[in-house]
Amino acid sequence: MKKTFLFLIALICAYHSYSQNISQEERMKWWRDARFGLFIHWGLYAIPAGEWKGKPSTGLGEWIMKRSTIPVAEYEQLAKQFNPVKFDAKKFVAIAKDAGMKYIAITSKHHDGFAMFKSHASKYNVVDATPYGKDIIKALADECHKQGIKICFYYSQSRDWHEPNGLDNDWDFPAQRNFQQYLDEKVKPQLTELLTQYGEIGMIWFDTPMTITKEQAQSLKDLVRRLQPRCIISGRLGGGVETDYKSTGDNSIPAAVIREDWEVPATLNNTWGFRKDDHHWKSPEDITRLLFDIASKGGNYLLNVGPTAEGVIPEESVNILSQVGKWMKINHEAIYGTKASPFNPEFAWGNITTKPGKLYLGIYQWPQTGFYLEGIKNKINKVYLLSDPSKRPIAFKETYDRVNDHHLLKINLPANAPDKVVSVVVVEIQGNADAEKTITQQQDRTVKLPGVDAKIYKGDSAAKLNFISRAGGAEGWVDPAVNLDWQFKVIQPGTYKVDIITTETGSTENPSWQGDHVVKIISGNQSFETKIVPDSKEYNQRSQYWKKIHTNGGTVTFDKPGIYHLTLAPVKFSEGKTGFTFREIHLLPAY
Ligand code: FHN
Repeated sequence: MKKTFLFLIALICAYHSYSQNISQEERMKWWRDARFGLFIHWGLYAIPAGEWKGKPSTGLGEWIMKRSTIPVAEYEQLAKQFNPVKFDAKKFVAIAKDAGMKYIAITSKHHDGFAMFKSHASKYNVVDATPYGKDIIKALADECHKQGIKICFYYSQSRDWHEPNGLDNDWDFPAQRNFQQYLDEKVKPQLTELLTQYGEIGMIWFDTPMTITKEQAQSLKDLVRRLQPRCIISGRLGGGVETDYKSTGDNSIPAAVIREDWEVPATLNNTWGFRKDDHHWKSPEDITRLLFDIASKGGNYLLNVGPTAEGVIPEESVNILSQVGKWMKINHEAIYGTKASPFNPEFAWGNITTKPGKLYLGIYQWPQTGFYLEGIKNKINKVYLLSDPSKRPIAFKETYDRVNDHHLLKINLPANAPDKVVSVVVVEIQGNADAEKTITQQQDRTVKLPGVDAKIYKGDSAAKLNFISRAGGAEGWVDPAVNLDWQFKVIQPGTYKVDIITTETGSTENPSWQGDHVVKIISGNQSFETKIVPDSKEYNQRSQYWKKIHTNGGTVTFDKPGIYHLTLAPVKFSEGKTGFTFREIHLLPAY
């Protein structure tokens, strides 16, 4: 009876959906405007909270079943203890809203296979298998609908340690498996439930595709499109099937603007699911700067909390988010509905978001002397502080250097920063932001050359290198014949230090980095080899999740102002798993 009812609902939804023709623009509108969302990793793993039989489990809290090799029969028993009596959907939604977040993505089923919703496809769910007996997903979805925040469901489509036919449990189910059967009997029915029983869903957040084939991934995409054509599909569906946006690696923020839709899922400490021993909290200052930085690079920030087994979001997370929320209350205009900076690389002082007719300069380091913005071509109408309700004009001066075809805007900022974390200066411009396209030397004489902005050469033909990667730098640079080349404008001639920046990657608790690669730097008739080794000098790490490793790569000299090229050509890669995680080169004044 119930099955027939579900089938009928699915049929009605399908009919309704087919009659709507949703464009990609329409589907993505709310997500592009939102910029900031709350990720919630919550499941049975919150009970052991990182410790199994008195021993700390390694790695992420939600990975305890795999990391401590817990048999299904034993792990399942956790369901009998799951009773989150303190769970209050209203509070969860209030925490997100108070932080200025516009969407919530909650784990409806993580890799452990346990559904946080009532499922007819598997009894292993919060309603049928726990003393709590209530549908958590429903409570949260209802509250989100009530409070006008988008509800999204994380769903682990391939990795399922509970199912003999799901992927990745080789301690209980070492034998062959029928993955298609698992998709047909669990994944598709559960996705159908999620897409038909909880109203309008913002997004299905697929994760860890593993060996899913193109056809299998396409069938999941078709299912979502058929049942809810407005529902966004996350970047991790797999099988090479195109989805609605790109997902970077966990906690991996690109070095420069990516001019397509992208999102970074990120943590507040190291773990996603609650671990009682993880106290590696980021500061609210770091998170606020990261939020601004990600928006400036055109991305969305999906920031995680891991509630306890009782259903409480850890106090530390709530405090951090509420500090970010305080900043958002004053500065949200510089985040919601904005587009990326018209310039590609980061600035030493901060970064820029834009809207038609406006630039928002997010200043992290308030200048002691004059403040300059290079290369903005628009006519400027007015400059003021976003935090100033009366928008008192700030003096500025635009100049144009005809010889170097270079625009310079000088702003006479007040002596003190209005906000010690990120002060937002609004620059009203005529029309849409129009910036000089060529990478240009800054007033402080630095030139930034991000990997994403390089021309990629393999011999004479361009090759594909992934810079939106897990590493937050180049991924898969295995061929030393692949070269990167940048063109840039030098305004102030002189000798410059070549600062080669690579990044750590791997797991947050145990990051990895590999050096000893030999690379060649070529600029005009200057050419020399250098080894990738950590520079002893301490650098400002600029509020990132991963440490950046700087290598002093020698010096280059530019005799006169003008357009120059610099090529990075690997000579030999050292052996190892992590590879050459190249991110960017900075040219810094040597004297
Ligand atoms: O394995 C998961 C992990 O547990 C967590 O859910 C993150 C969130 O992006 N995704 C996977 C690893 O990339």
